[in-house]
Amino acid sequence: MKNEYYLFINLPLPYAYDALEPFIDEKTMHLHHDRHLQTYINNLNKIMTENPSLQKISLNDLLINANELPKNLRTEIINNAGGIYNHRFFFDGMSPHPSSPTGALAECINEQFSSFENFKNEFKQAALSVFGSGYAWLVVNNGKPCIVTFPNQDCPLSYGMTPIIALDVWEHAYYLKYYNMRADYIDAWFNICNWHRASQIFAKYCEK
Ligand code: MN3
Repeated sequence: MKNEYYLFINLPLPYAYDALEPFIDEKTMHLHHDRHLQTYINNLNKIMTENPSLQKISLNDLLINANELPKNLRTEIINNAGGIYNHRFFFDGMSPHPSSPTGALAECINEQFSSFENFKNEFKQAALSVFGSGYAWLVVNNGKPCIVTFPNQDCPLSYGMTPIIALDVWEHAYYLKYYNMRADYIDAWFNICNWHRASQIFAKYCEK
């Protein structure tokens, strides 16, 4: 990942703002990337400017070792570092080019969830079950792929998990186009989920 250290910047999307149409609209992508993500970046930069001893810690390490952060700053850092990591992971995890899991990831999904279709059903149910704001994730936990959800900007890295796929189900991710119909947004998102990248991340994890 680029820009792992302070000073954090808002990296451009790996595709055009309108590239995910009709599944995710251009206006939502502008607001989501340019305003929501930017706010987390501004907030974390401010905290780190005021606390220079934190500046040598990478974004990932802030989240992996969240328990070691100063108590008075911990929640604020988890929220904002998580907001940056999770959004980058979510945006990078989409693509206008259709794809499916390949290689080891495809095998493990079939083994763990019986079939890719069944995985998608379970993932959708998990994403629907997030009460309020949060994300559904496909992660590797203890060597196995599994579906988890976390509220707000909590990050799987803080729980020793390796993220493979992220789905942002905060209302700002879909409300302009889908209103309160989260299920429709989830169905649409499956069309643009970047399984090519997910398969690469999983393959890299398996090499370790
Ligand atoms: Mn979001």
